[in-house]
Amino acid sequence: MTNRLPELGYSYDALEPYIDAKTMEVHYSKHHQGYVDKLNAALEGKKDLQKKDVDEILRDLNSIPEEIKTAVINNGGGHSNHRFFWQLLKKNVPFKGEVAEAIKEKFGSFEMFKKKFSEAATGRFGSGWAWLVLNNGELEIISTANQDSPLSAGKIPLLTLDVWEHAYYLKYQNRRPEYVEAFFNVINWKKVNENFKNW
Ligand code: MN3
Repeated sequence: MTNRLPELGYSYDALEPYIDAKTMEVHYSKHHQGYVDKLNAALEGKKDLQKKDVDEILRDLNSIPEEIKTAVINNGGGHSNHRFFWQLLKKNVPFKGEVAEAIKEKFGSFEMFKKKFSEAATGRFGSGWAWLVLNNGELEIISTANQDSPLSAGKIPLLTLDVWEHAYYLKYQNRRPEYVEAFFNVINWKKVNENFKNW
């Protein structure tokens, strides 16, 4: 199948003032589209891989021919990570559900979880992502570099935050911690809970 930009499902200004409309427009229609286009270019002529969803490819990096491996990790990861990220953004969704209980159990409190996730997001040097994942059934906070996907390490993503500068620079410039703080106002906990229950 040809990979396509998924529907965003909400307007560019839906996350204002925490994530601004201009950033959303450029991030979705330019950056994400770019990953999709470059992934499709890399997979040209690779019929076996074209049949698979990008997540399936990323779960088995050994299935990727050497000559396109880096391109698929970067652009396939870029497509998969953004596709996942967009669905996790919604304003004013309460922190509740089974995942909320599991987070409190694992990290002690919502505040402790927020602190650790924020540290992963602000501490990631250069470009990358912060994640809440399931690792062998256990909640874990990690960060990955560039567009690396936790799927490639056998982990199940539940929540993520893009900390590439393109995700926040227009509004926050170099103030990544302010962007990370703002992110906690737009986490779609209902979706995170679905990810937790359906893994
Ligand atoms: Mn991005």
